[in-house]
Amino acid sequence: MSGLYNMSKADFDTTLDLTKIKPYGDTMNDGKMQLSFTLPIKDDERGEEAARQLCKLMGLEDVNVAYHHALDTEFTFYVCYGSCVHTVNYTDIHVQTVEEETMSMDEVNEYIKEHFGRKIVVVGASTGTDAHTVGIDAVMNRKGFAGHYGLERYEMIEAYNLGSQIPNEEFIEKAKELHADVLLVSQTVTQKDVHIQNLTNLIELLEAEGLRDKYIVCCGGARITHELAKELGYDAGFGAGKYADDVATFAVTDMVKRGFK
Ligand code: B12
Repeated sequence: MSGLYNMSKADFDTTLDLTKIKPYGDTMNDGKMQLSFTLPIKDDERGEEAARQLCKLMGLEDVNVAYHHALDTEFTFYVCYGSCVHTVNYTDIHVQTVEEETMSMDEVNEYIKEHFGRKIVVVGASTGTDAHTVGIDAVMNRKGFAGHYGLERYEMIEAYNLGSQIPNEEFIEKAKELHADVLLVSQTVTQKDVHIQNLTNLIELLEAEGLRDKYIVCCGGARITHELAKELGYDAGFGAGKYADDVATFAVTDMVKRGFK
């Protein structure tokens, strides 16, 4: 029988303090976490020590380099374990999120019929140099993603997925041509803040043409938060774990709030 089955409840340290949370490995407050990264050095003992020292500098104690593997002669991948010495005050954390309770596809369709009596037009794309299509497809494609149907399947939504690497100027032209109500932008690559520049540029172009208030403008991607989206002048932002129903709910309820007809 494994050790875990022999333990009684008293063997666990249950001193959870939400003002000082740290990672959980197998005992409360043990701080155990795993880090993986690549260093531009060869795979030998000196490299392992470099990985260990880096982890210590990041606040890990009892560092164990559990795995290391040469990617080529001058790059090595490491997986390290250690105990994090830092804590955060969870009770002090407040984040900006989309507040609406997500409606189902049928509820969204009914809501649109009731409030607009017409189909609403959604135009989406991965813009700028971004070639990642899976995120925007997940939201828009008929078959959807992770059990959530995409916007193309919504009876009361006319959805246009322009694909990837769409320049902002072209995106806006298409939005005008299609009489869009909602614009959806997907940004996956965030290296050197390219997403910030590109997302900001779209809003600036819309403002310059006096079009910003004509559309509900949402963005999404793995590193996009609602807070960041608001900061950049978007109406909402959606990251991992968000789907077509979340953005559809937000868009249609915001259209009502803002008096779209
Ligand atoms: C597949 C992939 C590719 C494919 C893309 C193929 C395609 N047709 O899409 C290819 C090989 C082309 C590629 C290329 C590159 N990639 Co790439 N790629 C990935 C990978 C493995 C998966 C991304 C993905 O499909 N996720 C699945 C989807 C469903 O998730 P998602 O995009 O987050 O979408 C969800 C939410 O975010 C949200 N969402 C997304 N968009 C939107 C939009 C709206 C409006 C809403 C409401 C919601 C929403 O809804 C979705 C469902 O929940 C990731 C690593 C990873 N595992 O994440 C790297 C990754 C994204 N790529 C990366 C990089 C660096 C690149 C390259 C720059 C590599 C290079 N040096 O050439 C190039 C860039 C090319 C370019 N010009 O854009 C990095 C990005 C790092 C960063 N911080 O920027 C990652 C994270 C890999 C890594 N760890 O380094 N890539």
